[in-house]
Amino acid sequence: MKKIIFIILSLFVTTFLNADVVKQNGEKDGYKVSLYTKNTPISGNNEFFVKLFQNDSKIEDAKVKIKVFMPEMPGMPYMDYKAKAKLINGEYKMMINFSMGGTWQYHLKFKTIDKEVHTIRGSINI
Ligand SMILES: [Cu+2]
Repeated sequence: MKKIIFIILSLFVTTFLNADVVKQNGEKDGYKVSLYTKNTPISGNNEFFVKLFQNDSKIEDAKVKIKVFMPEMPGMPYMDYKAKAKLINGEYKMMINFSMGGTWQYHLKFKTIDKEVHTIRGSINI
């Protein structure tokens, strides 16, 4: 019995450690940008978070938004989803709906106080 519990616990811990959260760090125009999730992204609704830094200090007065999209494919139209972030407890938080699994491209835009718009491009696998 103890052995079985141990095996179940090991499986649980392994699964937990391998959970595929998103963590993508980039740099643009002197800003450090971190895009991440706290859970494995799924097809459907997901919370995404962004943190911005300039010279190691956190930027909390930017406007952050994202567009995720999947190009047209045989038998499938172009799909996209747009979201605006809200700053909550020092993190820009947004809800993204992926209408299906697969590779989604994104354009993450942030507008800083100087009215400059900066764009980060990348992709996320669902
Ligand atoms: Cu698709």
